[in-house]
Amino acid sequence: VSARENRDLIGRLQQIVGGEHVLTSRDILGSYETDWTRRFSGSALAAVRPASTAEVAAVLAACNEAGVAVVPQGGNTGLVGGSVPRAGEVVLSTRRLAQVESFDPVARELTAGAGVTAAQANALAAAHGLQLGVDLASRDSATVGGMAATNAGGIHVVRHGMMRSQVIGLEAVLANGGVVDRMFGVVRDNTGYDLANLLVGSEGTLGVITRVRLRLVAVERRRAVALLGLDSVEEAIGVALAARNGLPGLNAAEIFFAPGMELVCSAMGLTPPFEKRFPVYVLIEAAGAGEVAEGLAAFLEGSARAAASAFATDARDCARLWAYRERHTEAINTAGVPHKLDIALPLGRMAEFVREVGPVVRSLDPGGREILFGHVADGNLHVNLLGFEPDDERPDDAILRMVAGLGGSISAEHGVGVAKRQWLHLTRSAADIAAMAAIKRALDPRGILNPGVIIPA
Ligand code: FAD
Ligand code: 2HG
Ligand code: ZN
Repeated sequence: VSARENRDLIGRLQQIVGGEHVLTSRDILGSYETDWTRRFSGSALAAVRPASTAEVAAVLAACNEAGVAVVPQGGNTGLVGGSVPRAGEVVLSTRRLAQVESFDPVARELTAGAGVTAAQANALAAAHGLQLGVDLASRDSATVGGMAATNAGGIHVVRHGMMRSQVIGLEAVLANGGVVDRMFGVVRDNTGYDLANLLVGSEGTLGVITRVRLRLVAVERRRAVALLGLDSVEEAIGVALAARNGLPGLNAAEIFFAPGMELVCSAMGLTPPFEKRFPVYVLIEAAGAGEVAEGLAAFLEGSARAAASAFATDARDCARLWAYRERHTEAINTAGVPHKLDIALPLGRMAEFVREVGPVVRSLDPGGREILFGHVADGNLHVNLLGFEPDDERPDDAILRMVAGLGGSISAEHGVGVAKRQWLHLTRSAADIAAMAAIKRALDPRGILNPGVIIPA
C-alpha cells in the first residue's frame, strides 16, 4: 500500500467516524501501540474509534477495499500481544461502543456494546444483586467485547465457566463489512452453524464483535476466603480437589508460590500474611446465601488442614487476602518485561511440571527466574519469566514443549495471540490448524483482520 493510498484511506476513515476519532499523531498513538506487558509493540497507521455498528462496518469495508490490516482493540489488557499493531495496521478501538443497551434483572441478562468494561457492567448489575459470571483482575479496563474475543477465564471458572458460557448473544462485523447478528438469545435454536460461538475466542481474526448479550449471576450474600500456607504442590492439588468435590459454594481455588508472595509483598508494600515462609500458598473462596463461613471452616478442619491459615469474611479482609494473589501481574511488571506463558496441565502432572520448570529456566540463563501462580482447580498455571530479553524465544520454546509433553495446553485462558502462534502445532493437530485457516480464509479472504494472530504463518 503506497503512502498516497494510506492518505486516501485516512481521509475515508475521517469521513466515517469524524476527524477527531482518527488518531494519527505519534504522541497520542503510543498507548494503542504497546501491550500491557510491554513485550509487544508496533507502529500503527492510525487508531480509529467508531461509535456504532454501522461505523465499524464502514471502517472495515474501507480497510478491506484498501487492503490495509486492522487490529481490533478493547481495553488493551490482553497478555499475548494480539491487541497491538505489528506495522502499519489500523487499530480499531471499540471503546466508544460503550452503551449498556438493556438490562433485565428478571431474565438475568445484559446487552452491551463491546467497549463496555467489566467493571461498568458489574456496577450496573450490582444494583440488582447481579454480576458477570467472569471476573478478572483487569476488570477496570478489560471490555466485554475483548473478554468474548479472548474467551477470558479468570477466578470464577470453577463456578461459572469461561466467557463462552456467559455469551447468550453476539453481533459482529466481518472483514467485508457484513454484519452477523446473533443477538437473538432464544435458548433453543438449532438453525445451523453457531456463528456467535465461533466468534468467541477468535481474538479479532474473524470479525469485530460490536455487541454482546451476557448471562448474569447472583452476587452471593455471604463470602469467605481462606489463605493457606502449604509445604508442597501435591498438598495444594489435594486441597483444590477436595474443595471441588465437597466444599459448598466453591467460588475460586488459586495457587501461588514463595517467590511470587515475596515479590508481591516487596513491590506492592504488603505485609506477609504469616511469620513463616511457605513454598506454596492456596487461596480458597466460598460464596453463597447460607452458612458459608461455617462451611469453609468445616472444610478446612476436615479436609484441608494447613500449617498456617488466615480466614476472612468481611469485604475488606477478603480483599486483603486476595491482594497477595491478584497483584502478582502488577508486581511482576515492576520487575521487568515478562514472558507470559499461560498454560494448563492435567492436575496429575502439575507437581512434575513445577519441579522441572526451574531447572529448565536456569539451564537457559542462570539469571532467569520464574514466578508461577494460577487457577489451581482448573489446572491453569501462569508461568511468568523474568530475566530474558523480549525477543529471546528459547524459554517459551522449552517450556511450551514440556507442557505439550505432559499432555497440557499451551494456552489456558489468555489466547494464542502472536505470542504462542508458532507453537500452536504442539497441541493442535495439522488438520485442526488447516480447518482454522480455511475458516479464516472464508470469512476474511484478504486476510485483513489481525493477521499474525492465532494461525501460524
Ligand atoms: P484487548 O486486550 O484489547 O484485546 C485482546 C484480543 O481480543 C486481541 O486479539 C484483540 O484484537 C481482540 N479484541 C478485543 N476486542 C475485540 C472485539 N470487540 N472484537 C474482536 N476482537 C477483539 N485474562 C483471563 O482470561 N483471565 C484472567 O484472570 C486475567 N487477568 C488479567 C489480569 C491483569 C492485571 C491483566 C492486565 C490482564 C488479565 N487478563 C486475564 C488478560 C485480559 O484482561 C483478557 O484477555 C481480556 O479478555 C482482554 O480484554 P480487552 O478488552 O483488554 O481486550
Ligand atoms: C491472572 O490470573 C491473570 O491473574 C494474569 O490471568 C496472569 O499475569 C499473568 O500471567
Ligand atoms: Zn489467570
